[in-house]
Amino acid sequence: MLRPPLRLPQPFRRAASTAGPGRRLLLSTPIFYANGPPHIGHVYSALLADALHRHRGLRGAGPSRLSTGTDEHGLKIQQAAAAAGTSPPELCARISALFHQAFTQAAVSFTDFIRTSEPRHCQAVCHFWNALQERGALYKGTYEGWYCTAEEGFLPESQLTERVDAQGCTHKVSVESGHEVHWTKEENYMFKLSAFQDLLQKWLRDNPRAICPEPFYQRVLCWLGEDLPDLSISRERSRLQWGIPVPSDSTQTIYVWVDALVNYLSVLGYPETHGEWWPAAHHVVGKDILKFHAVYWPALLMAAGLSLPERIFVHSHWTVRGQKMSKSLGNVIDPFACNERYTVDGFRYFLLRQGVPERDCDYYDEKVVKVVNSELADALGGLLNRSTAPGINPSNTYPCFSETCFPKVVDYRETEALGRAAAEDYEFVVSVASLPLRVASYFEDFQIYKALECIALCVRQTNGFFQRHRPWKLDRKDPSEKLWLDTIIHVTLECLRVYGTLLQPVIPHTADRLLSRLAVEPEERLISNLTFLPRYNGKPCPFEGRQLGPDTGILFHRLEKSSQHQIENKRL
Ligand code: ME8
Repeated sequence: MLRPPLRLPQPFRRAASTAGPGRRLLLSTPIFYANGPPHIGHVYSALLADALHRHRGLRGAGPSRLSTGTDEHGLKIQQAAAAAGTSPPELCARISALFHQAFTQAAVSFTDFIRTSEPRHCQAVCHFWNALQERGALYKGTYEGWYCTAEEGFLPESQLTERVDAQGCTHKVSVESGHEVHWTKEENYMFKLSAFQDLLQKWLRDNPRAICPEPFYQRVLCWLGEDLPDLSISRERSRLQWGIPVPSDSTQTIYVWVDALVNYLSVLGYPETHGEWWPAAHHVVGKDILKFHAVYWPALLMAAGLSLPERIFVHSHWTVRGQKMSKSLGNVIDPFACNERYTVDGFRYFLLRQGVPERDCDYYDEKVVKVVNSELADALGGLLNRSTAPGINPSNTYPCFSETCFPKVVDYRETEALGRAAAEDYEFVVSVASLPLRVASYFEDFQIYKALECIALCVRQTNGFFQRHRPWKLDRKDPSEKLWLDTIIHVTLECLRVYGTLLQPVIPHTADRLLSRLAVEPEERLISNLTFLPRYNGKPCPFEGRQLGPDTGILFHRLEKSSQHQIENKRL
């Protein structure tokens, strides 16, 4: 008989907002299988979590951690090591180091990197298992079913199809991944998942923002409306040696998914210190592992007497020229090569600007070049270049704003132009002023691409403003022309300061160069303190009259078009 979880009420708390000073938060990426090198999909997950982490830090929202790492146990790794003629520990050490290197190179601000082969993790998993056992959530039974090693899971008939190979033999394969499944019958420990169906439904109904974006929330609700059979959570040790043995039964190995999910607790020092952080956790995951995170993980946590994570952010997949990335197609994209070709910031910008969590997105070289050149090199870099060019701004300062040229108006649509600013200038200033809040709200809803879309639009508007008033035609020697010229530059630099500040979570190196050129000090770069055009509102502007930082050249160099698809041909 399953005893009720010790602390049931907590999972049903409404997920708190990430805002609020001093509030701790764990952000996590999945931990990735150490059976092959990282590709751009893995880096994308890490970049989403990184951008959330950096944005939160800049908002001064309280201490946060970002965990990532490698998932090293299981049949998949055992078989990959055998195929590579090496041992699982050797394979895992090599691949894990590559993930560490890829995330470091991509400037992912992780604070914790966990490997499931580490003793701290193995101890946490054993403790978690014992908690499940003591609370009556496990029983031993014979399990029969189709097992997919690539997905490390048993699949129901509804998720299977048949494939005929070149020799005319028929194989059962997974509909989702296309990988072969094998009939498996063995004695296993079973987890009473079915007992949690109602509790899981209640959790989701009470926390409509727990799984985001909305279509994934609906998908999980749908799953929970169907049959939810108990889950086999161990394998016979004779079949699977590469894994953590069941604490009280050395003939069984703990199922790799239970082992892997516990990483979110072991990074926090479970079972001793996790309470300082847990359950303030936001998991970023791909859609392929949604069921594990939104059904199995919450059920396991409830069964172990722990609270549920606050939010699960789900994203879709990258395809390459419309095709799924796969080793057999030879189209797996190497993130190291991408950083070299597009620069770290260029590639970060592309993935986060073009990645839409709700749907699969397509990568190809020409698209990256087009997006990065038009938005980073031309629009943003061009704007900085134009507004700081010696011909326009010979004193190399942040010039003064003139209220006479750009007077404050209550409603620009009903006011005859008093100064030199036109109605569209007022419209664009309103749009930039509201940008920090719009961006924060998109980050909160895991719609980072929309935040970047808004910023890109404002950058275009600023270029329009600059172009419209042709400051290069104004005569600096004429005092009234000079006031207007300085005001145009002041407004433009204020816009650039806002864009540089808001872009820090996405293109940290470029944003740093931009802000340094504008002489914005490190303590002035927080999003929480971001004000825009204070002089328009009659407040002092600390930047006015300040000497600009040194000119370190072009902000972002245009990427060359390539005639061959260099990166796509570089196989992993
Ligand atoms: O599933 N596009 O690890 P994994 C975008 N170890 N993201 C992609 C992607 C693509 N084409 N391909 C993979 C596992 N990903 C388990 C996780 S967590 C406790 C255990 C990303 O190496 C995406 O985040 O197969 C996906 O969920 C994850 O990599 C799967 O990585």
